[in-house]
Amino acid sequence: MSAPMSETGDFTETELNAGRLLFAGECNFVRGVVALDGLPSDERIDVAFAGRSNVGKSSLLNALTGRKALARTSNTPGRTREINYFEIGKHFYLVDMPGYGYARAERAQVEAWNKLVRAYLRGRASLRRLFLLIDARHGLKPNDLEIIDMLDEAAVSFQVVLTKGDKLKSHELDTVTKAVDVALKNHPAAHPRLHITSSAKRTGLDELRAEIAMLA
Ligand SMILES: Nc1nc2c(ncn2[C@@H]2O[C@H](COP(=O)(O)OP(=O)(O)OP(=O)(O)O)[C@@H](O)[C@H]2O)c(=O)[nH]1
Ligand SMILES: [Mg+2]
Repeated sequence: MSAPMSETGDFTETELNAGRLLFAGECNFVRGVVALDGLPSDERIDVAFAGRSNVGKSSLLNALTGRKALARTSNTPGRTREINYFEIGKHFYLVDMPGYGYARAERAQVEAWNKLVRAYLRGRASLRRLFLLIDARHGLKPNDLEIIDMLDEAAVSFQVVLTKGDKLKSHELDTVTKAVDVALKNHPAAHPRLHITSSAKRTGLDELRAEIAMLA
């Protein structure tokens, strides 16, 4: 099996420890934002988690912080409707974004999502990194590519995290990793390192914690 790029070897023990330390501390819900004028002040760095509805954004936040129900999760797509802010450490906001691409969403809801997220991506200078979560079983879908174009255009540094890694065999993970790598080649805002996580099996979390801690 070839090593996935997110293997612990990518990070030094010092970096991994810094990540563990950051996430061992308190993490508190700040507020849910429905319009840009509701954003908290920008003295902290925003680290956002975005992706299709049901990809596992809220679950990943809970897994990273070791809290069961910090962010609300659900089998019902479209659970997270607001931009939810959490503060962690001295420097960071973790930002749980509402999911996109929910097939049964009402048109008005899709438009509201587009408006809010576009404004956020364009206007939030303190948005340091956006983790774009992709379900490892499905890979990049057309609406993921639309978001990626939006991110390129707004020059928002983003990094792909494959979620639900527990659902795939390692050779299947290799295949999807390679396909995503190829697709990201022409996207200047993409960070080249891919993470593979499972909130269910709690894998890939230390690496992602380290990645975040390094953004301070
Ligand atoms: N097997 C497995 N299931 C997961 C994993 N992460 C999340 N899920 C499941 O996927 C479903 C959706 O998870 P959420 O965390 O609510 O997804 P979300 O991206 O926040 O969804 P929205 O807020 O609706 O956009 C839930 O049933 C989770 O239990 C994982 O790592 N492995
Ligand atoms: Mg959610």
